[in-house]
Amino acid sequence: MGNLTSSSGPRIPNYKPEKVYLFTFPSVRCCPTISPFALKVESWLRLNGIEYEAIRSYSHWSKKGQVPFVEVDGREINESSFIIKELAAKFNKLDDLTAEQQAVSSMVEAMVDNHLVWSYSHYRMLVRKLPSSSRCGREWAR
Ligand SMILES: N[C@@H](CCC(=O)N[C@@H](CS)C(=O)NCC(=O)O)C(=O)O
Repeated sequence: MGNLTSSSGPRIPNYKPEKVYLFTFPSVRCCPTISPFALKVESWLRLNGIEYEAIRSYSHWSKKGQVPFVEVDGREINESSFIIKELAAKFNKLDDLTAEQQAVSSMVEAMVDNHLVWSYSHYRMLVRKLPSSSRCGREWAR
């Protein structure tokens, strides 16, 4: 697949209906991906037994210029928390949480995301030595 950073149509034109196509980074030695956001989405898909295919590449970026994102039925969904919310609704996997439990869940999710994202920053800036500005991810493919 080429560098499909922005697209007018689906990246997977011959998609299987209801199948989730997860665009994520390639695996690293210790885990399926260095992106905590992508790892969260992929773990959620696996835990919920949802059929998905991971496209592991440094050449695919969401319309926002980030990873992860998914395509379902030809439509892009980005932002990891939003991806999970949308997929939970679509596949009938909504949590049965009280408002208070939902608030705690969102807080823990944000804390874990913001804690683990430093491993990505370290890999990106010190191992791959790429610039720190966002939306320059296309350079990863080089
Ligand atoms: N809030 C976003 C954050 C996603 C994010 O920051 N992804 C990083 C990789 S971990 C990214 O794509 N950064 C752009 C870049 O590296 O150019 C989410 O939850 O999906």
